[in-house]
Amino acid sequence: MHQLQRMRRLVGANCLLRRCSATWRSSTKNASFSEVLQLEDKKLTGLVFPLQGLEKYLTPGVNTASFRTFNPSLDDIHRAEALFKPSSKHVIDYFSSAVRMDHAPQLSQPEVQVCFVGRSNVGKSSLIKALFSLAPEVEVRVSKTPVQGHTKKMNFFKVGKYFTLVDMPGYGYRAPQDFADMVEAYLQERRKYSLKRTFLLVDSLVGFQKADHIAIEMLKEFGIPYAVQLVLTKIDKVPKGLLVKNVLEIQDFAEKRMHGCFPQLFPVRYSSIEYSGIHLLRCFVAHVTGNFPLMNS
Ligand SMILES: Nc1nc2c(ncn2[C@@H]2O[C@H](COP(=O)(O)OP(=O)(O)O)[C@@H](O)[C@H]2O)c(=O)[nH]1
Ligand SMILES: [Mg+2]
Repeated sequence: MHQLQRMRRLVGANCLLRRCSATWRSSTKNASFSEVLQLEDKKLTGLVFPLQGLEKYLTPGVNTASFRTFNPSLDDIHRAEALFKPSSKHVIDYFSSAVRMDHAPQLSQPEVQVCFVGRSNVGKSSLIKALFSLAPEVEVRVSKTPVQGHTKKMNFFKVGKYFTLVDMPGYGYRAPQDFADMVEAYLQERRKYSLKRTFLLVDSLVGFQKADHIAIEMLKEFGIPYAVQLVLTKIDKVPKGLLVKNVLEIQDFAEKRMHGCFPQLFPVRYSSIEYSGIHLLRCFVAHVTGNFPLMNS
């Protein structure tokens, strides 16, 4: 854990300064990486690299190489966070909404986008809210109760001049039409030039459902799977044994049936109390949008 100690020393002075500044602090514990770096090693690993935190629950001999395919250093993660901190020169904000593709913002120039898709209620908006927690003035609508999650529009958020993040309406039994009208139409059009990555969210308790398989088939049909990233949500709700089983099954499926899909799963937990996996995902988004070459990994 030399890297950890080095990082702590590097950011120590910075942290003191930042504690005094309230401009981008979030009320959620450990939302900012300088807070995370104050944690003891075991807690830090579990929170920043949730997959690696699960390794102790695996039977010996299980190959965990794909747990570390994207393995940035703590320094990289810390630096990448800058993209998610607003300032007068770097504005992060809600941009517009659309219910049909012809209402979606038109691109005047090649513009980088990433989108978040998944069943209604899987946690898309919550995840985006967590990614933007250092910019708390950005309004991201999240369902108040676990059964109401249903974004009926495509919502576009601008991250300065760097990229646009799109919260897609949920698909599944409550919204079959949204899928055809928006998710499918969006992916078909934007894949051609601006869409850098599609984050497909899967609920860690239930794993892939029928609607997810339909979405995956569509992604294959459009030739998108090479740019798909699987994210496993609500990991706080699942006993560790079941979580490990689901993680291995989903990664196995991705490897065998979604050729070209990035092999590492990103488990996340978002609650108003604490995050897991969010800092790593911020770094991944910064990286895949072409805004952040990894230096120290
Ligand atoms: N326990 C827990 N609940 C979550 C998590 N992420 C989302 N939720 C809850 O799941 C519900 C649906 O979330 P939402 O983000 O609106 O889902 P969406 O329909 O996919 O956008 C809300 O009540 C969230 O509070 C998580 O990581 N853990
Ligand atoms: Mg939503």
